[in-house]
Amino acid sequence: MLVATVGGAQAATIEVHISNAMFGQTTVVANPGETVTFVNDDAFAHDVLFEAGFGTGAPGSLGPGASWSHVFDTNGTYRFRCQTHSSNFDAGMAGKVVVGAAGPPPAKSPGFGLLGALAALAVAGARGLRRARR
Ligand SMILES: [Cu+2]
Repeated sequence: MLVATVGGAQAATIEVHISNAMFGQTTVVANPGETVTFVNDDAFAHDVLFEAGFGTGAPGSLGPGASWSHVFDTNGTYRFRCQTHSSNFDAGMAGKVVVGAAGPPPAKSPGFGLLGALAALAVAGARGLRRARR
């Protein structure tokens, strides 16, 4: 991994390796200013095609061993796919780069789920008591 210093913060390069007609990560989480590099490890070509509105020259085709990099400065979700191996951005050889605050919320802790279940049981129990008194 390459690391450059920008304004005192560390800006990393995140590599997404393509092999067996799959992106190594389907959700690439980056901080603003970080670089994402797509590397084609397959022996045949792939695309890294971003959704319309993505204002850069994403490559139409990445040959074997080729790579392509982009610095993601702006928060947001940027979906991409390989045109050859996926017909839409939600299936097959597809993924997304999630930059900054638009990132997914942290996973709920198991404790939260347990508390929720206990609260549901308490509510159900109170309802049962009310019913029994009638
Ligand atoms: Cu492909």
